[in-house]
Amino acid sequence: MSSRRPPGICASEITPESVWVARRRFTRDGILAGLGILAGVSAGPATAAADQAALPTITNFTPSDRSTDEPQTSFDDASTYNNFYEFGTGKADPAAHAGTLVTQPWTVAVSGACAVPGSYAVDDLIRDSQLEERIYRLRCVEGWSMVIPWLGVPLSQVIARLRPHADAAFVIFRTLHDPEQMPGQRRPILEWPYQEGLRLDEAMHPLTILAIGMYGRTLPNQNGAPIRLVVPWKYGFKSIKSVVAIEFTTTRPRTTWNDFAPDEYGFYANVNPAHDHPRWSQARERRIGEFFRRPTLPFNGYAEEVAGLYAGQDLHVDY
Ligand SMILES: Nc1nc2c(c(=O)[nH]1)N[C@H]1C(S)=C(S)[C@@H](COP(=O)(O)O)O[C@H]1N2
Ligand SMILES: [Mo]
Repeated sequence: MSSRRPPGICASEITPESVWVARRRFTRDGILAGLGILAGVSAGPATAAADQAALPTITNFTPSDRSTDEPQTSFDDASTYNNFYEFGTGKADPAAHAGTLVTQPWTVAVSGACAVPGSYAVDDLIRDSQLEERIYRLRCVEGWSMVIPWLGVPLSQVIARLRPHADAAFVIFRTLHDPEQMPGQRRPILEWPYQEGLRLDEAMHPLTILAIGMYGRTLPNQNGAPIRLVVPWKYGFKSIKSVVAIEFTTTRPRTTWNDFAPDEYGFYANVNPAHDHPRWSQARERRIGEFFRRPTLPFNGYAEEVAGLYAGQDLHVDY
């Protein structure tokens, strides 16, 4: 795949994954209106300029020493070059189309193996948790990366208040399913709603956060407003956006990309330069805004903190 990729140098580079996804659907489900699906990945309208100043600021957060001091990706790049298939498969689609998402009021349904299931407003869900700025690398499985200053709370603190049962071993997250607000869901590109999951020890790891903002302000819709997961040592697709449901389970849940192509997208999806995607190498990445590609680091550079979670696992099996 990398040999077929044009030598793009910037955020506007062609994105093989999204085009390929549509093709795959086209061949796999030939019964679907193929032209309609392919139309869904053609160039969309020009990206609306992201208006950072229009977003409410977030105050009373603490800077976290769990941040990288690498240069940050610009807000413009981070808010206009996105993956959010609910608004289209093109990188510019989410910024252009996510304005239809209504993020207030917003509730998160908590269910499954925990002591206090229920419907929580975002404020209630994160109540009493420490709001922090975490400047994290985000590495997309497609081969690009960014550095984003998130504002969020440790997921561990939220989970602690929900008190999972002793036999809860996994936690599931689901995105809103509403084709009226999320026009990309009118096509069966993925199985909606988007669903992700973590092993409970991964969810409880101090690096894992629920983000409600970035760059000092609330999240733009295209970045997963009003609340999204951020797991910095895993490929970006694990960091599910616009979460409406959290469920505790005893068994490993299905996850969207793993369902779609299990040989390509594992449940774990830990960033691993030694484990190639079947169609391209994962050894290098392009930091958005930079010219030269750089080596990808094991666990996206967070190995010291998280490698212990996978002691005894073969990371080529549990990719
Ligand atoms: N609901 C939902 N969450 C999602 C996605 C998506 O399509 N739908 N894309 C994922 C992928 S592939 C990546 S790389 C990150 C991108 O996050 P960002 O746009 O905020 O940088 O979001 C992830 N979360
Ligand atoms: Mo991604």
